[in-house]
Amino acid sequence: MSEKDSKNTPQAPEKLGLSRRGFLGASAVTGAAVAATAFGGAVMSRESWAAAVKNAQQNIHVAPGELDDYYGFWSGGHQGEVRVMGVPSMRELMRIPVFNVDSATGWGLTNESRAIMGESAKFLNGDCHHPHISMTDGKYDGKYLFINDKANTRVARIRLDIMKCDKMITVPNCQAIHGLRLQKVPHTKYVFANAEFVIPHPNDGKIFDLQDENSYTMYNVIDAEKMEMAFQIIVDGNLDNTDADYTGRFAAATCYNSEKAYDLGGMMRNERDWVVVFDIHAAEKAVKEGKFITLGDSKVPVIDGRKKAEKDSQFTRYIPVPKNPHGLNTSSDGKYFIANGKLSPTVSMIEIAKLPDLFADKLKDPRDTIAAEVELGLGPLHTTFDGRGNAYTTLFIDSQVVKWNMADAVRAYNGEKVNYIKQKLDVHYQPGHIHASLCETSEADGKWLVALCKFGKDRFLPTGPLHPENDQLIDISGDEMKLVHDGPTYAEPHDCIMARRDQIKTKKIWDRNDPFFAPTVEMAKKDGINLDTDNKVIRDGNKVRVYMTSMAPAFGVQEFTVKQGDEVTVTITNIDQIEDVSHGFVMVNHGASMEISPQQTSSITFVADKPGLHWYYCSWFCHALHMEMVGRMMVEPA
Ligand code: CUK
Ligand code: CUA
Ligand code: CA
Repeated sequence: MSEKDSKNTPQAPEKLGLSRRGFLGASAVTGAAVAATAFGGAVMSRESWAAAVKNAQQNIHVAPGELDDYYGFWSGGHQGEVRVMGVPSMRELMRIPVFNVDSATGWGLTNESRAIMGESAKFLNGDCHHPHISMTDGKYDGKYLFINDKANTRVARIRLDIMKCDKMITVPNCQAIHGLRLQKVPHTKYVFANAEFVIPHPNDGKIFDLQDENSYTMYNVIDAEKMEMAFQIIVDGNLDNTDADYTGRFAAATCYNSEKAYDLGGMMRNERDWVVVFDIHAAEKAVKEGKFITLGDSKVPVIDGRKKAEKDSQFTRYIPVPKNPHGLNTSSDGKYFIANGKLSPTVSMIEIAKLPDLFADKLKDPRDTIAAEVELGLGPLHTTFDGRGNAYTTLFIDSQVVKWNMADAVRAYNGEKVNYIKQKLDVHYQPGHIHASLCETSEADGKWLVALCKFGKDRFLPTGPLHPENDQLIDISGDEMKLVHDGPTYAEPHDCIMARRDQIKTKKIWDRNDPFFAPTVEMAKKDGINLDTDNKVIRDGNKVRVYMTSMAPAFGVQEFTVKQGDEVTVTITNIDQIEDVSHGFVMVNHGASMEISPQQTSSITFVADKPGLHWYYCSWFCHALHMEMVGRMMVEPA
């Protein structure tokens, strides 16, 4: 048996427990003890375990030239991009720059991308966490993927037919969009986005007290098609993660800072924080009836869902749950909102069928909606589902994934003697999000599970003080979870999502009428340019617009002359019709770089501030004579 296999065996906890102990200190000792006892029921012989792992590893082998069964979309965390993976091979297929700058494609540099980023194009950083695919009737429709930017309070949309970001908005009146989920039913009309941090309103430097009644945060509801704010709901406490139900009426969000504290001690003071449940239909009605305010310059309707207003407003309810809850996950059978306890070893199962009574004030206590508080292990963060009644929860402190049965957990909570824990599997190390194939839909298929581990530690060749993270692939198709693959990733995939490959339909080449570059087409039209054929230089004061085609291996314009200080816009249309023949454009020493894929138009603007001869070249390998695909800009001194 190889060294690698031995790390995958459940008999290894003594060994792993040691390193965890060294690693996390005293609190982990209790974690390791819980882990060790939990293994009692699930021990296989080393030999049969190794055979099972080998068998599972054959399942993930995707031979050269063969295609994966699933598309995976991984958030790039504070790196700012979205990564497209093939599952189960875990091969990285593509990167989609979103809240970052990318010199290969020119994202953040081209006029098209900067127009999409709008005002926020001035930011060069982002921090994305939660990628989610649009749905119709609770199933992925493959149209869009939405993702949050915690760093600069933005939400972006990616069109999955071209796998490019096509819309981005900055959420007003808020700081730090964290949790993000989509309405599942009847279709993704709304994107739900949690603003995490409590801020004063107005935030003009006059109030700094978080306990002030004008200090609050909001639940944001965004029109998914228009990518405009629909409305905002003021809440008590703060907001962490969110999810929506399978009726289209309810959404829920966790709050870890019900204390409205500004420091660690303060945020951990209460034994229970809460889950806020939103009645989206009632909120829509309040907005329609004009029962809203606006804040500052913003025109977005703001409705008050705080506790003191809840009996009137009828669109929020607060359900106390232990302690600093983190992930909020709707079970794929539509029955439960599951809040993951983080500082409590439990998850709380909120029964969605009881929510209409909660809103109708027919329950004595909001806690009457709790179907079970399920004890799982230390540091539960996120939960996912296999569509067979089982849930899988990450235990951050224990470095484990725990598989448990939801119906059994409810029975045990009601006093029956049933063992609801089916298996605990060591993962490496400290998992955050967890995601099973199709688990956010009613079609959860229970094939693959990905645990996104925050620490890679000793699992890979060392890369200096900064280590890769470890996205581990687990086969959940059988009765037992089997760890089959370690996937090193660059900082920091908080979350991922997997869809069947038939659910995503991509274009082979660009459509000449694509709205992605419509503003550039409009500009060319005003200049009397036919982008498909014309190679022309247009002077407009000190602005120079250079229009050219590209076809392997030549640019339509091989030289042009400008004056020092001119603002130059180069617009290139790739008239190649052949799939996969992308060109690039780089103006040497001018910070200008972009991609032009077949039938795409791209443009970039820079200042010709240095006199002399300046070469430009094609940066995407397109032809045997790719190196020769060059041109010159002649800059005459001012
Ligand atoms: S959060 Cu990162 S582990 Cu931003 Cu979804 Cu839970
Ligand atoms: Cu065109 Cu390389
Ligand atoms: Ca708290």
